[in-house]
Amino acid sequence: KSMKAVTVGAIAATAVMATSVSAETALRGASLFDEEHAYTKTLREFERLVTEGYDGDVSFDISLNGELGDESDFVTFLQQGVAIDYAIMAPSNMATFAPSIPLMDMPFLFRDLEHWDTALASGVMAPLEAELLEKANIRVIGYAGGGVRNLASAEAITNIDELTGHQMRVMGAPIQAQIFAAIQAAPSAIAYNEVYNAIQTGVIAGFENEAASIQNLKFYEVAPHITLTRHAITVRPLVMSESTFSALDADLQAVVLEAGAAAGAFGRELESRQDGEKMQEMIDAGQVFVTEFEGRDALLEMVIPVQDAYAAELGASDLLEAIRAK
Ligand code: MAV
Repeated sequence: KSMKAVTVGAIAATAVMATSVSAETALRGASLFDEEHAYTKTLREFERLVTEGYDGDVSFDISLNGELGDESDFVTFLQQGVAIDYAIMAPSNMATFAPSIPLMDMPFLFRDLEHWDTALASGVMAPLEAELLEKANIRVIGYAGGGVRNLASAEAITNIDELTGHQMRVMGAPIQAQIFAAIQAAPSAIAYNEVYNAIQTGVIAGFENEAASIQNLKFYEVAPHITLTRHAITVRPLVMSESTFSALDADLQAVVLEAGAAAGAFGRELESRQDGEKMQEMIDAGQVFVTEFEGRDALLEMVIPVQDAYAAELGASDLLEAIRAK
């Protein structure tokens, strides 16, 4: 008899909860960084724009400082529609679910900031977004990014001889390892949140990253030598789990898409503008020592065939040409 009472009570409680859930939509975001980083600021801008643009009740809760893991964890959560609803992601950390998505952020893809800007504004990435949605259940709602990636290492690396055999961490997508192997380095895919330790303990000699993240996570403590290979300008989709998106009411969906695009543009402007400033702050603080790489053009020649082969394998040669032609 008492069992029955409990059951009825539980059902009643569930009914009350269900009503309050549908009245307020709670969205959970995740960032690897603290409030200072451009990604977190972009997520905050998204939050602000959605709150401003939507009539109903919507709340946001962002886990900071990689509390929920790194991007390889985020992607699993997003794909399954659990724990987080939206985040900023490196395409190369989503490769497990959508093999063509890392084409977007493969090294040496963009000539310069103008090319990067034009390409992202053009909608040329649409086929890659479609694959991500279909295979990974993840929707791109905007594009952040804009930091320039360089080598960061325990010892200085200034030319191809020093780069040859250099043990470095790369992101998990196979194309990342292929490109760094093509320029003679010895890449290995290591989880981002293990990189600091791996360099500190000498498991690897360095990695590659943009100024904002090197500064935010204090990677300069173990990898103070920055080599200006300028091999990538980051493309960082602001993404939402499709399980979440499809459950939103139509008004909120429209606001989310608009806010995502605008927050992404905000993030691109912010991160690309701050990129040089952040590097300079680290130089001025004596945290990093910056050198040019002698013979960067030669690197470019080494990677083009690798990019071509990767695109061909995906049936995306035309897409690669279209991106290059922007
Ligand atoms: C930087 O922290 C960011 O670009 C982030 O999006 C990447 O996941 C990370 O580097 C990385 O190298 O994995």
